[in-house]
Amino acid sequence: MFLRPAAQDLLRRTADIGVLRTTASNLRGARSAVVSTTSTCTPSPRRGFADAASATAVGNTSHWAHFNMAPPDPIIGLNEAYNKDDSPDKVNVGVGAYRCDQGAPYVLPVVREAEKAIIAEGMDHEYSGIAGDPDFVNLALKFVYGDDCAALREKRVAGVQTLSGTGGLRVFGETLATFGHKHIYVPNPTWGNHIPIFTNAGLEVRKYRYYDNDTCSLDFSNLIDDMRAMPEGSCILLHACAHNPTGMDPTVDQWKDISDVALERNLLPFFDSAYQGFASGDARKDAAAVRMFVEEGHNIAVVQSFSKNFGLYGQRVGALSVVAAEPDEASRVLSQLKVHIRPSYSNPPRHGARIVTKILADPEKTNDFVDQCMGMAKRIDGMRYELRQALEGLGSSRSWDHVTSQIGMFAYSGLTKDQVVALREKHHIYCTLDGRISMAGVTSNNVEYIARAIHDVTGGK
Ligand code: PLA
Repeated sequence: MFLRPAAQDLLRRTADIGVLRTTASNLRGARSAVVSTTSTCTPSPRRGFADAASATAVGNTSHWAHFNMAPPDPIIGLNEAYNKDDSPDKVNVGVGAYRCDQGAPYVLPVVREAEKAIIAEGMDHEYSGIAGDPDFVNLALKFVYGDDCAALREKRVAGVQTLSGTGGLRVFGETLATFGHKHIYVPNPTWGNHIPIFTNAGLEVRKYRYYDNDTCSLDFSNLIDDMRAMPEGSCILLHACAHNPTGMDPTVDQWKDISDVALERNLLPFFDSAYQGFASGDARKDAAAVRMFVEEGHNIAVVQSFSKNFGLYGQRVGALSVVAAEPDEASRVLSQLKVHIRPSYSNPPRHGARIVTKILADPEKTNDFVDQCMGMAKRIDGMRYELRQALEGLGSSRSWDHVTSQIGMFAYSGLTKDQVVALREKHHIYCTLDGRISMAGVTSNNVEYIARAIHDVTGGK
């Protein structure tokens, strides 16, 4: 069969990313998709766009012929590969999305109640302001900084509603770049998407040491050394709790040391708070590091995601806030955040923010939320113990202690890339290539299967 160069390129790229492609039938699917798409193009010579024109072979007439196939996203792309897999044994432990013990998506009962109340009120669907719903923003800030936060009381925190955590990270990254920051430091390892988010925002992404693969623990002294070597004024991204992917957080004393060095170097601590409630199980306690830094006098920035703790993944609920020195400075910062939001997506969506507002505005509902979030964290914790026990029960000579010492949604298993690929190809278990297993997808039904598969691909060593 004759394929145009672009189609051949697509097939080659599809083959290159074979780790996400488990069967030859996917490739056949890609081939027919390519042929059917390109064969519907009507040839018409283009003018102008010299680069694009020269990038396409003679006879190629589509505007898109020079588009090569991008690789699938290393995390979200796993869902696509999982959905295509028709094995009855398949297990999705890729994306950090909570599942109940029956393996189904979970809607918190308190979220359902709030939704019913919102529908009953027959609210309109007018635009939000650029900064989102002010009630939501106020409650979101109290949720992370605490009701008794002096900076909130003194009205020196600028806050906006964002397109979940991802949107907040991007808006803040762009704002930093506009105001003279050339780089940002992120932990090594970190959530994979941090790197393209900040790169696309115009920042050079630099890494600081965070995790020791040999001891499966925090690489604290190197973390501190790397902080000391950061140029003054640098922005340092910190995971507020339940570090993704390692599940290893600093202790309270270590946070204090991090805060001290950040003050010494005049660093800008920027907290990504995507798992408030998944570390200790108590959403209020999980904000301890953020609150400590504010008390210590840092002018921090915080991005909050309500995807995991409130289970509002697709509703895109988030907030970005900046602690300023005084109220006027906070107003100026707020105005600049809005300048970045407006041409980006204009203003944020309303429904999810209304749900969070209904819950956080009502102390009883807030307590229900805390309990239900705790329930999710406890189920995950239980699965950590079951997975570790099952692995040990199979006679593995490797230590699996880290599966239970880590916290949050993920187990940073220590599996190699080859072992992850073998898990996928042989056992239809989907986790990220760095060996991160979403414990939120482990259930009483699949834990033994997962343990046996891990035992198999590691050879019990
Ligand atoms: N920050 C961290 C540390 C995250 O892990 C995630 C999500 C986000 C921000 C963004 O979440 P949001 O935009 O939905 O608010 N990480 C997930 C999903 C759960 C993803 O990759 O998008 C993950 O599986 O790592």
